[in-house]
Amino acid sequence: MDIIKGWVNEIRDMGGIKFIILRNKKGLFQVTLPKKKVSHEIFSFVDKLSKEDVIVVEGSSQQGKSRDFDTEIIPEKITLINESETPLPLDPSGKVKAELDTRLDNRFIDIRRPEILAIFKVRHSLLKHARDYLSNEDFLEIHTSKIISTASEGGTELFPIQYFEKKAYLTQSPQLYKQMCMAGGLERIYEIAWYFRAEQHNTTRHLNEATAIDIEMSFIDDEEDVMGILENLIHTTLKGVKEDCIAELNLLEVELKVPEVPFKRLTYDEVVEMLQEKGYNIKWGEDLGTEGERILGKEMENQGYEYYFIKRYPRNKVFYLQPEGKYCRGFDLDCKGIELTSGGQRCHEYDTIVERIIEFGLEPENFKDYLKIFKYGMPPHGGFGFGIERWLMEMLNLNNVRECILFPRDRGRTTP
Ligand code: AMO
Repeated sequence: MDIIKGWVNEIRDMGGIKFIILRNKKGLFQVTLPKKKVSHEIFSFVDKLSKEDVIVVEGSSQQGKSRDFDTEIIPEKITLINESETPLPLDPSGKVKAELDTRLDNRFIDIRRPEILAIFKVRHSLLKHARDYLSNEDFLEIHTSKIISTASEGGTELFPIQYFEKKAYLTQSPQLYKQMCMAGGLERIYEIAWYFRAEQHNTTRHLNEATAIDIEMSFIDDEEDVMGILENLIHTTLKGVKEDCIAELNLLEVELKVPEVPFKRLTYDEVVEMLQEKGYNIKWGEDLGTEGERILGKEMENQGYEYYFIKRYPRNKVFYLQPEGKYCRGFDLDCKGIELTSGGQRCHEYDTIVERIIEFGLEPENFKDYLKIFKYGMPPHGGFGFGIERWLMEMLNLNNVRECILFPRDRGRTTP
């Protein structure tokens, strides 16, 4: 006797034969009720069912006759566990198209759709392989506080919170803690966690609450050591996802390409020159901007690269990056015109980091706890922050980062 439990996805009544398409986490199953083979009681019971009722079917499985299902089950017993109200706020079969907002308002039903569930199965596989890779490379998984007292990525993007008598903020990156762990001798660490950014942008690639894979590693020669870990992490993870998620990738109609290592490397200077040649208005020292990144992405795609590094940025990129003349040892990794990762070699000498804080118009006094870690034996180190939702969006050719997180937080959304 086989037992399957799940939701009524669809009911088809062909007169002499009825079908229930049952759906659960494993996929869709066909329950076949030929009038001549099942009891009269079961045959008429189907008429009482509605879409999205939760049922248990007991019966015998056999090779399916339909193109769409490998097996079918002929029921001996069907139990209605819980009824669903009608009409539904959203059609879980996806036949009636809904706006993203309506889908997100009813996310618990939206994720009943196999192609939406597939995104989160791929996400699971991605994180599993990323963890395995980092663990094999001797990185220690850590978790740092999400409540902070100082900005690490520029002061304008913090969510303030009232922390008893004090003002505190939600973290915008584990940056300063990652570096503290280097001072603490942990040598190689990673964190997979949330961060919060009070950015006003309401775009298809910004979230106000996002997740990232952050790493930090000590005793590096330069930022190339960090970039090596990143490109191998991507290569290994994509290979793993491709093997694990054949059905999900098929459902999402994604042909996953595993990029060869080493990835293409461009310098900031080369990128600016290329953009200027294409008529894009950018001066040396400026951010590439969304449009600049997009133009570069097109050019790289024409040259056959999905993933590419941009390195040797101007020294005004971020204060904690190691300066080198008018440049710094920071890099970005972009994929098809979208930034997925920022990273680099950090300052590790006390005097340099103090100078950098001042250079950026920040107040060393506000960084007292952070500055302390440079005084008592800080090794050379570097790392990166890798946005999970953006990576998934690019990997699966989705057009909105909100698709890649279960319950997105954006400028207008704090529910569900
Ligand atoms: P950065 O600010 O570039 O670097 O962030 C790292 C990566 O996180 C993702 N990301 C976002 N994804 C969705 N919505 C957002 N609002 C958002 N903001 C950032 C991007 C981005 O590349 N401390 C450094 C990292 C480091 O040097 O280790 C940092 O936070 O994919």
